[in-house]
Amino acid sequence: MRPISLTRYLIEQQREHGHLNADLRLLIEVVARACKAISIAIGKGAIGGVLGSAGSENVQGEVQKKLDVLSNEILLEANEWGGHLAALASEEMDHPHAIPNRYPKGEYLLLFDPLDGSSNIDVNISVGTIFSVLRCPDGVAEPREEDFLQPGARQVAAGYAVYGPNTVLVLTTGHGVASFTLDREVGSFLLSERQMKIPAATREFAINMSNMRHWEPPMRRYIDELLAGKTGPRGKDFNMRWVASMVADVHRILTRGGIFIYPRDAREPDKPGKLRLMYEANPMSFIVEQAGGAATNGHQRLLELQPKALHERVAVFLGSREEVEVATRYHREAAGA
Ligand code: P6P
Repeated sequence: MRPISLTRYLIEQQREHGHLNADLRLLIEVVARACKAISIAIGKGAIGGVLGSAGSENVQGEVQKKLDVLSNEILLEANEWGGHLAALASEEMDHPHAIPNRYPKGEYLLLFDPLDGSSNIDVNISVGTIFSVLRCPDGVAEPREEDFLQPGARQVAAGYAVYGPNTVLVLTTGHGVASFTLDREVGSFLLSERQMKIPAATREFAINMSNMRHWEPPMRRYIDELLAGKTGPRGKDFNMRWVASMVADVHRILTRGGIFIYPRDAREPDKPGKLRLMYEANPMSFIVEQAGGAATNGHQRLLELQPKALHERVAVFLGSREEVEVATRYHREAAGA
C-alpha cells in the first residue's frame, strides 16, 4: 500500500467531511512545511550555529534561544503570503502580527508556540512546535488582540510537531487525531496513524515533582495517592515521566496514555499556572479530547475558558480521562464545588 501523504490525507478528509476548505488545507500544509524547515535547523545542532541564547528576551521575560527566534521567523515568513490568514500570534511576539498589506488576507487566525521546551535544545532533548487555528470574527479586517480571545472550543484545527528521534506531526481538524512521520529523504509527512486514542486508564503521570512543596492541598492529595501506589487508596503502582517539554510529554500520553499536570503553585500565586492558554493548553486540549482524553484547569473543561489576554497562563490537567477526572474532582471538592 503506497504511503499516504499529508496532502492526500487532507484532500480525503475534505471529501469525507467537507470541513476543510482550500484555505484551511493550505494553512495546514504551510505550517507543516515550516515545521520541516524547523526540524532541519534543529537537526544541525551545534554544527548549525543555532544553539545557545539569542541574547534577547520574549514577552514572557524568558531568554530567547537562537532557535526560538529562527523558528518564529520561519513560521512568519511561511504564512504571510498565502492569503489564508487574517493575522497571526506567537509566544515570541508581544502583539499579534498583521499580514503585510501587499498580501491578501484570509479568514483564519493562526497562533503558535514556535519552539516549545527550547530550554531542552542545548541538551539535545525533544522539543516541538504547537499551533492553533481560529476563525477571524466576521467583518474584522485588521484583527487585534481581542479578536484572538476565543475559547479553545472554537478552534477549527490544532496540531504539533515533535522533533525527536523522528519528526512527527500530529493534527486534528475536529474529526479525530492523525499523526504523520517526516520522510527526510523525500521531504514529506507520511500518515503513520489515522486515529490516535488515549487509553481512559493509566499508571503513568507527568509532573515536575520538585515543585511539590508549593502545590495546593488537592494537588498534594492526588500525587500522594499515586506515590502510595498499591499500599494506598488507588490500589495500584504508578510510574512517572517528566521531559519538561510539553510536546514530548503530550506525545507520549497520546501514544500510550498518562496524565500531564502543570498546576498553579505558591511560587507565583498571582499566576494561575505556567503554561499559556492560547497556544499551548488550548491546542493540546483540543487534540487530547479528540483522542478520547480529557483536559481541565483543575476545575473546569479547559476548552470552555474565556481568554482575557493573549499570553495568559493556565493550570493544565490533561490526558487519560479517568485520572483527569480524579484530579479535577479533588480540586473541585477543595474549592467547595
Ligand atoms: P519546568 C517548557 O519551558 C514548558 O513551557 C513546557 O514545554 C514544559 O512542560 C514546562 O515548561 C516545563 O516546566 O518548570 O518543569 O521547567
